Amino acid sequence: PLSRSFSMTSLSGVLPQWDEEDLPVDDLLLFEVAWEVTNKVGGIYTVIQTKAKVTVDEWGENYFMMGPYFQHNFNTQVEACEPPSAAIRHAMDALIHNGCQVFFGRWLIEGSPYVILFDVGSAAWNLDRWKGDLWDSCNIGLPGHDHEAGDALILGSLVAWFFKELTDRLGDAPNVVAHFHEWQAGAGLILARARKIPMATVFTTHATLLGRYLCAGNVDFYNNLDKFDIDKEAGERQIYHRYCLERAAVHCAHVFTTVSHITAVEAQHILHRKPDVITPNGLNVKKFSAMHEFQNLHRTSKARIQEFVRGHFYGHLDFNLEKTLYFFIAGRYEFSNKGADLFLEALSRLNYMLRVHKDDVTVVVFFIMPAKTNNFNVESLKGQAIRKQLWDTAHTVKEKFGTRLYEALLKGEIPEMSTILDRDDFTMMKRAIYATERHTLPPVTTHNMLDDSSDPILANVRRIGLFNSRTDRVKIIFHPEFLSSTSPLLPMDYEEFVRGCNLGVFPSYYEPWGYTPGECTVMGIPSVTTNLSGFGCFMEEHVSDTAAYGIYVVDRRFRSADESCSQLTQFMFGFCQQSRRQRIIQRNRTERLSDLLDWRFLGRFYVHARLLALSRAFPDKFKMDPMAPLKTEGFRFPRPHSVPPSPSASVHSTPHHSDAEDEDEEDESYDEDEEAERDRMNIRAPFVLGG
Ligand code: G6P
Ligand code: 1S3
Repeated sequence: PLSRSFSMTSLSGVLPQWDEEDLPVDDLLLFEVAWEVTNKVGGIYTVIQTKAKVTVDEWGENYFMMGPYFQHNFNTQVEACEPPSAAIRHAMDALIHNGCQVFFGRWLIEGSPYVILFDVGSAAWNLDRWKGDLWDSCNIGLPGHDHEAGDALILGSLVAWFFKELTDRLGDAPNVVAHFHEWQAGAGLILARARKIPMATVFTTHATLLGRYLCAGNVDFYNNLDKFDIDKEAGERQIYHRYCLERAAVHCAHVFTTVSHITAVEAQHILHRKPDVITPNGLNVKKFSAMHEFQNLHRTSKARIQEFVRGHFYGHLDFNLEKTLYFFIAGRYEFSNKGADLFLEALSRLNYMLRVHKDDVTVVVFFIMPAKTNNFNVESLKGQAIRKQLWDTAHTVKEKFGTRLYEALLKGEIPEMSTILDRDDFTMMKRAIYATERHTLPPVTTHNMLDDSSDPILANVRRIGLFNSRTDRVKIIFHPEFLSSTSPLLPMDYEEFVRGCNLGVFPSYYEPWGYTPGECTVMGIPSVTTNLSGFGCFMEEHVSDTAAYGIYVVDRRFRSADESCSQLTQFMFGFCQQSRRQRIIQRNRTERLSDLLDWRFLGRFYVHARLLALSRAFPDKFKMDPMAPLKTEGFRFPRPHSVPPSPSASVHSTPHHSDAEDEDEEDESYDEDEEAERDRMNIRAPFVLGG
């Protein structure tokens, strides 16, 4: 029998080994169907794209992704080629000969998986007939006005048709296993099952339709999960037919999975099926050969953010950039679902606490959430222009100074320093300084907002009064556009920006998984998440003392909004009180968790789901030992053993260790080795981290 289990020796923090018995992939074909294959809409694209490599490594030429064809995507992301098997060619031709366009190629991402893309437009003339087929097979009717659902049905009908042709041709072998993602791909699964096509099916939901709608409407979702009249709620939101597609796919699948435990609970109530397997989302983690490389990248990226800040706050740079921390929130602009509301309230409290404690730390907070704008605003552009002018002035003067000094030295003289620069030089410098005079506060937004008066972030900034005044210790910059390395204002791509920040803050209310904090983690940047996000729950399950590892989990599930806000404030305040050395050590720990988020580890949940589906679809051929289910329960990263909580308790070789040495970067590697050694020897040292 095919079975897999883990040996759970995890005390060392080494991820559990998998006693592997390989699936006979040579006798199988694997298909993965999603609307976001080669087509970026949201998070599912990240799942599919990052997972491709490990799946191709396992399945080689027997793995195919399926999705909609869009000419632009195909031209820019896919290299057309012939299918590797006659059966695939045959199934495609059957559709093509009936007037539907189907394309084949290799998706140019890591792993170069095969893709089969169906041109929904070319088959649209079948829509009415296929609506009839859907009704006949499961009594789900689609209204004419919902084009998105119509497209999903066309894709599903083409996919089911393809599978019918393929399995007719293949006969008994190889067997087919097909994994469908989200309701847009669900119709293919429903129709394939209604037509009794011999294949094993898996369905994964990445968020329930109704959950997303209800949460966006400010409903107390989690406390009322068992009380919603689901049909009525779906009907009132005019998504009843979509909800039916989603629920039917869930129930038709041999195996149902979702991305987190929190969404599993939601699915049980909203979709009335308990997921068979949780398939957490991973990332394609790239390890640097040098251990400290990510720390160096942090320094260089942070320097670029500092440059931007120098320009943005020109004339108001009375805070110490060496003691300035950069926090950020980023994602789709769902104000309360993504927790921007809680974040702003907590920032207001943090500002108060930093002022009361007379802290010399300043926090610059970026909100990177796209909203409707009318380009950059003049004040922001002017800031960068003035910074550039000051830089140019400094360089011109430096050049002159250098030349005169050089000439004097050539003559064997040491020049009089106070006269080495002439009047013109001073005039130029004074003019540059006068240009930094400003009568307005540094702007909160970088762009002209179209909905300035009703924008929720700006409305709340006005309410809490965080206007970037000199006395504020918390400064706010709202960049209502995704970042780009070609921007004239902040020319950095997202990854580079994240690397330069100190803390990502993602206090989401509705977040089935949430990639943003995971992306921070693999770059070694600490982050805040919540126990209502799949990521946060996963980390709490597998990491002891998450905060020590730089993953701060706000309790939004069992606490009131006010208590959650206080907790978030405490986390951030504690973070601000760490020394540079403590931050460096914490980043090293954060980065250590990346193995846990790597598809090389998390891909096993998908493998398990496939095997389970095969054992249910073809019980004579594929058996699973019911006594050896997939086990990851119990695996936990241990609490880090040592942290020098304060300079006096730290483990320096010098007896005269002082605060100043905290800034001494040469000590970094020393501390790291020390900590690693302590971890190895299992020595516990007193551990305190802010928050
Ligand atoms: C990295 C670099 C250090 C630098 C530090 C800044 O760790 O290796 O040289 O000092 O980043 O850290 P901070 O926490 O102050 O942003
Ligand atoms: C969903 O995308 P979203 O950002 O709309 O799926 C993602 C991938 O599973 C998940 O990370 C996210 O939480 C969901 O919300």
